[in-house]
This record gives sequence, structure tokens and C-alpha cells, in this order.
Amino acid sequence: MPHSIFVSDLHLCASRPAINRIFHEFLRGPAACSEALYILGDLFEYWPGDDDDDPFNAAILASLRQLANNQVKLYVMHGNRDFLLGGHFAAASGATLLPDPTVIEVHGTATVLMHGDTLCTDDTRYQAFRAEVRGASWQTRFLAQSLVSRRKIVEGLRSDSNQDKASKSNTIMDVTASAVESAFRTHQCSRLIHGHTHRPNMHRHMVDGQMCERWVLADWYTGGSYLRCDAQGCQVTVLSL
Ligand code: LP5
Ligand code: MN
Repeated sequence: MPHSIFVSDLHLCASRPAINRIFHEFLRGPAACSEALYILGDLFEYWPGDDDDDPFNAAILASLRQLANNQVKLYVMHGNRDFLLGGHFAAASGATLLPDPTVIEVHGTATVLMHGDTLCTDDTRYQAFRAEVRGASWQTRFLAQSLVSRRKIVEGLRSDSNQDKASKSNTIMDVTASAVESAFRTHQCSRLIHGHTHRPNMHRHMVDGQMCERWVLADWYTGGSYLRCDAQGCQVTVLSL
């Protein structure tokens, strides 16, 4: 049956080789049998810019390109770790970059796709940080630095972020009900698929008398996971190490 696959929060990096192996197997296996693969953000642990010269990342781009060459449509959305993925990444991987949010019809169901960070509206410090780093001026200044300096800046941001996260409650770092309802309403969809929170689940929401479903994708820290959707619905498959 024609179907599409959704993943997010893979956070691929050289220090998790077993996850990397699962990812390459996933591309050659389940992803290769699908009509389309949607990567909804945080494919990479972080992306310092399209001039990245890390051979580990280059191997990932080559595997993605192989998938795209085999007629699987490949879509990538920015996450909070890899929002600098740009035109060169897209050309090298064969991916189409998707804006966040994107509305598509998935085998008959109107579905809104998001990374998920914009739904965490109670995390005001993160939202302020996001507004800053997604702006052109910060990005231009960042990209003007050498790759070595950029990687150091990211390390600093990671450590600041981890420190700040330790002082935030789990509720603050989750999506808010009002942002979720507003997404369903604004986009007129009965299905929402997102990642970011690393809290895999399927939630039902009643919005204006209509039952809607929200699929939260899992991260790829201790294994892999993907959501497969066809005309009959969606189901999760876990890929063990
Ligand atoms: O990443 P994760 O999942 O651990 O936490 C996120 C939020 N943190 C971030 C920050 C990133 O982890 C840092 C790395 C980004 C790399 C990007 C590539 C290069 C950058 C290029 C810039 C142009 O996204 C975290 C959320 C959490 O998800 C849950 O939703 O809470 O948010 C934070 O912790 C952010 C802090 O609350 C505020 C920022 C602290 C750092 C302040 C440094 C000041 C820099 C000023 C920049 C203008
Ligand atoms: Mn994220």
C-alpha cells in the first residue's frame, strides 16, 4: 500500500556510531520502500552551515542522495539544532527543504507537519533565543566565522542551553495545549505530526467538535523509530540497536 514515513530528532553525530548504522539500514530498508520520507528536524546533532566539511556528515548526505535517486521523495524540515541546513545541503542530499509548519495531504488525511519547538510557548527563554538566532543578522554574523570558531560557539550554546534546561520544569519544556489547538484550527487539519519534545506518543484532541490526532515522534538516542502512514492510518515501528 502506498505510504509515507516520518522521523525526527535523529541527532546524528560521530559519537553515536550504532545509531548511525541503524539510520543507514533504515534508509536502505523501510525508507526505500516508501513513497516519501519526511525528516521533521534535528537530523543532525547540529549543523554549522552548508560549508560543513565533516566526513561523517558527508556520508549521511551521500546515503540520502542514494534514496532520492531511487525515486523516494525526500523532505527535510529545520529543527532547532540544524536550522542552518540550506540550498547546498538540499542539492547534495536530493532533499526538498520544508517550511515549518507545512500542510500536506497524507494518503487522504490533511496533516500539519512541524518540528515542534514553536508549540512550546511556555518556554519563553527558548522562544526569545529562537527569535534571535533565526534572524538574518545573527546568522550572517555566525556564518562569517570560520568553521572551527562556529563549532566552538555551538559548544558554548549547548552548554548554556543544558544549564538553562536544568532549571526548567518538564511542563515548561512541553507543548502547550493552546498552541496545539491553534495549530489544528489555523491549518484546518485533523492530524499533526511533530517531534522535538522527545516524548513519543499519540494524543487525541477535541477541537471545535472534531477529534484530531497528534503524533509525537521519538528521538534516536537509544534506538531508532519511525512513523508510517497510509490511507488506513499511522503506526510506529521501533528499530532496536
Ligand atoms: O537542544 P535541546 O533539545 O537540548 O534544547 C532545546 C533548546 N535549546 C536550544 C539551543 C541549542 O541546543 C544550541 C545548539 C544550537 C546549534 C545551532 C546551530 C548553530 C547556531 C547558529 C545560530 C545562527 O535550542 C532549549 C529548550 C529545549 O529544546 C526544550 O524545548 O528549552 O532552550 C534553551 O535551553 C535555550 C535557553 O533557554 C536560552 C538560551 C541560552 C543560551 C544563551 C546564549 C546567548 C546567545 C545569544 C544569541 C543571540
Ligand atoms: Mn529539537
